[in-house]
Amino acid sequence: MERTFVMLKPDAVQRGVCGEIIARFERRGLKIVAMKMLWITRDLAEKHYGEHRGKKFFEGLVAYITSAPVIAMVIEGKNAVKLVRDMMGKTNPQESLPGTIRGDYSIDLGRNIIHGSDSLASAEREIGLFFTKEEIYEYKLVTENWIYE
Ligand code: IDP
Ligand code: MG
Repeated sequence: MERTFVMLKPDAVQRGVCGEIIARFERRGLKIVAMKMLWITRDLAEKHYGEHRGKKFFEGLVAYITSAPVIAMVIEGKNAVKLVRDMMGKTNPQESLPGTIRGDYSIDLGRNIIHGSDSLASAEREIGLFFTKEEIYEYKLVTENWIYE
């Protein structure tokens, strides 16, 4: 089953909406196979957002993501990468539709509350940056046969 990396950014933690956002993934039928709170270091932030190095928003992005703790997760499910991205909405909350996480919880591009991997390759890379193999659990949900045919 496909895995994706999801991070509730510092604004989600500070605003006390992590539980609500996690509940959306649970309600969808997705399985959380790893989760932890951590305070991202500058080194990890630069690795995670390496593709954006050199862009004009990079310094602000690193400052934002290292400003307070985050909640990191690995989420598993059929087509999990795309499913989570669709649930998140557009990168810029101004363009995110109501009903999406960014569309329901955020307003500004630089405070868009959640990260989700944009491809299978990114997911594998990001999961490896944040979690060891031992921190990711393989287990069966008792509801699985009611979620998948
Ligand atoms: P994504 O998070 O939807 O994958 P990316 O383009 O990968 O979007 O950008 C990573 C993050 O960088 C965004 O979620 C957002 O927090 C921030 N970001 C992207 N573009 C801008 C910008 O123009 N100004 C400020 N922050 C930005
Ligand atoms: Mg991205």
